[in-house]
Parts: sequence; C-alpha cells; structure tokens
Amino acid sequence: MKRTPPWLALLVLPLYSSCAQLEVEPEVETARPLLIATWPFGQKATDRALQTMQDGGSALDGIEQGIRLIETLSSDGSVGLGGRPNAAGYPQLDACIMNGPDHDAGSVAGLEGIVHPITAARRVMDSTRHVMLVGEGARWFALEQGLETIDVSDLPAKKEAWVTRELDPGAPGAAERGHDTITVLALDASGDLAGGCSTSGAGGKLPGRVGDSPILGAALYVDNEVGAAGATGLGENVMRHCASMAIVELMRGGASPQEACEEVIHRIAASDPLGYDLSICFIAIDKRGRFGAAASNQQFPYALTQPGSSEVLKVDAVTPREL
Ligand code: SD4
Repeated sequence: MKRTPPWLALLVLPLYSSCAQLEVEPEVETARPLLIATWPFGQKATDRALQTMQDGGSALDGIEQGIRLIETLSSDGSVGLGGRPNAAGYPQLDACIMNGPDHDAGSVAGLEGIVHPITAARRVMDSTRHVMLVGEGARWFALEQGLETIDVSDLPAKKEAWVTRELDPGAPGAAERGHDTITVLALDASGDLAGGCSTSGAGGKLPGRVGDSPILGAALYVDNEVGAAGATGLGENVMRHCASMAIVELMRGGASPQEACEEVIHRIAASDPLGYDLSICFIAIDKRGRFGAAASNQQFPYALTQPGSSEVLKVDAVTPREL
C-alpha cells in the first residue's frame, strides 16, 4: 500500500478540519443576554433582567429581579399578592426558579402573604437542602428568611366582593378571566441558562390547589446543555404532560425551540379529550440563541429582549393537526 506523503497531509488536514467545522451547527447571531418572557407585561421583566445582567448580575439574578418587578407591580391581576384569590378569598402564590450551570432549583407553592415568592423559591434553592416548600411551611421559611410580608388578616373580607365579581359565570368577560403567569428564560453571554416562573395561579382555584407554575419540568425546565422552556396557561393541562421538560428533550433531539413548542402542543392535543381547547402557551430558547413560542388555541403575545432591542412579539394559535 502506498504511504501518503507527509506534505500531502499538511495540505489536506486544514481542508478536512474546515469541512468538519462546517458540520457543527453554527451559532445563531443573537445578541446576548437573550431573554424571553410570557405576555406583554413580561417585557418589564425582561428589561429589568437585562439591566441586572448588564450591571454584573448572573442570569439567575436577572430572572429573580425581573420577576420581582412583576410581583411588585401585580398590575395584571395575576402575579403576586395583587393576583387572583382562590375560592376562599386568598391569593395563594406559586413560584420556581432553576439555574442551568449546576442544575439547581427552588420552588414554593400555596404561599400566602409573601410579596416575592420568586425570592422565596431562590432562598429554598440557595439556603436549604430541599427543592420545594409548600403552604404554611413555605410561609414560615419565607418569614424566617426576613422576606417582605403583608398582613393577610383582612383578606377574607375581600372574598365576598371577589366571588361576586369574578366567579359569577354570567359576569361580562368571565370566560376570559382566570389565569396569567410570568415565566422568564435567560441565556447569558457565556451560554449559561436560567429560568423562573411566578403566579397567583388560576383564579377561584380550590384552596391548596397547586398548578404547574412551581413544578419543575411542567411550567419550567432548564438544561444547560440544551435549552430552557416555560409555560403559562391552564396548569392542569401542562403538568399532566411534563410539558417544559418535553420541549427541552425535543430540542435535545434536534428540534428548534419553535418546532419543540409546537410539537408538544400537538402531542398534548392528540391525547387530551379537550383536543386543542387546552389554553396553554409555551416559550423556549436554546443554547444556540434560537427562540420560539406556541399557543394551543389563542394568539399568544410574549416579550423578547436582548441588548439593543426589546419587543413584544405575537404567535398565532398552532394550526391543528388532524387528530
Ligand atoms: C396555573 N399556570 O396556576 C397557572 C396559571 C397561568 O396563565 O399560567 N395562567 O394554572
């Protein structure tokens, strides 16, 4: 057998290695940090998150500060203590946070009277050996941590007015009311991911009902090797399908964030008696800086922010597949 002359290898190797590089998926030209959030009010969160990160904070800091702002404003009537109360007249809050680099997470559910559930979730992650605290225990922990609280003793008095206003199925716009949630995902300049989610949950829920928002893998999942996904909408239709984890796993298999979000809606619709009438929406970003969003049966506005641009984009409901 003829031996390849060494000078030929010198010529061919650089050619070979540049071909090999071509097979690697190219980086997407998005400025970083890249932030995506549910709903138009999410833009306030992504803007605050970007600012936090540009001031030297981590992606996790950005997520926490962005969501804290929405919890403070509580202006959409669904996040934080200004959110919709449960059937007993209390806002019971759910939140979780997840950090890509160490795959760590914290979560609180059914939390009453604490102004910043997202910070409570982060403290669970940072200061305990646990991942999730619920109800009285979560409140006790948040108070121990010195987190801001309000006096909840007058809340039952608000119940009657709220029930009349919100739970009357005949009230104008009643069908449209009931849920909204802030979920934010971040990709930082070095390619690390983080995410967070906070909500008062579905309005009029039974006391003690926990939705998808504090459940890792349901309304939020971050895998630092692949990407991150999050949800808003009717939690029962998200958590039964581990939707955010399913989106991330589809991205791991090669789907773009857009394809993965849409595919999970089709999958859920295919197995659910509701079909596409699910009231669920997803957002996702991948490690390469691509993003996507999808909704089951409504137009879904979401916020996208990166250095130099911050906008609210809209995606129409997915086109149903033949079931
Ligand atoms: C829940 N997923 O508690 C939340 C509500 C929500 O848009 O996201 N509404 O089910």
